[in-house]
Amino acid sequence: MVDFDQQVEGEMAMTKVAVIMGSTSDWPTMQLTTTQLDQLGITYEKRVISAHRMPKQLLDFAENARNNGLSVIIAGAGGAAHLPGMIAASTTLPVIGVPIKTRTLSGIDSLLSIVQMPSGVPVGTVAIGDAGASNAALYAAAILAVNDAELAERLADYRTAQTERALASGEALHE
Ligand code: RP5
Repeated sequence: MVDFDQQVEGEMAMTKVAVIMGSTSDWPTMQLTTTQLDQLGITYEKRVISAHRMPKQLLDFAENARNNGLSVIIAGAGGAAHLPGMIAASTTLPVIGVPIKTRTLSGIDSLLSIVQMPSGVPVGTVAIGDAGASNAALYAAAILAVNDAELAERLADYRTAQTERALASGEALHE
């Protein structure tokens, strides 16, 4: 059983990223976000907050996010995915939206709900599903790395390792 209100490592003041999802059913996807954050040594808190089922909790979280020491919020939701947009409407922190792949419309519904924000309230939107979940963590890392030289170095190392893996797999094809 996953403890969704558990903070991972460190004190509250050290936790810069919140990973929010609309339902526990989003966890198999959003787990890729937390795995990537773990790999980069970024502390985070993770919580289920449904925009539709828990609107009061949503506002409470978003309105207090900056004062609680957060710098970036990653929010994953599926279907009529209002969670990232409603969080973005209630804080000026950067919000990254992850469209969850749905059974009915393959996540196109989630993508359009998240990406088509009206002018004035941006949500940085990543790809549907697994790639987006992982990229959300990398994007959050890039934002934090603007003021964190050590994290910038870890991010550069990640890219170098990725390039080396791609080169090696290409070479293997020629053998
Ligand atoms: C959204 O509704 C959640 O983000 C989830 O992707 C979707 C379905 O939620 P469940 O009915 O599985 O709880 O709010």
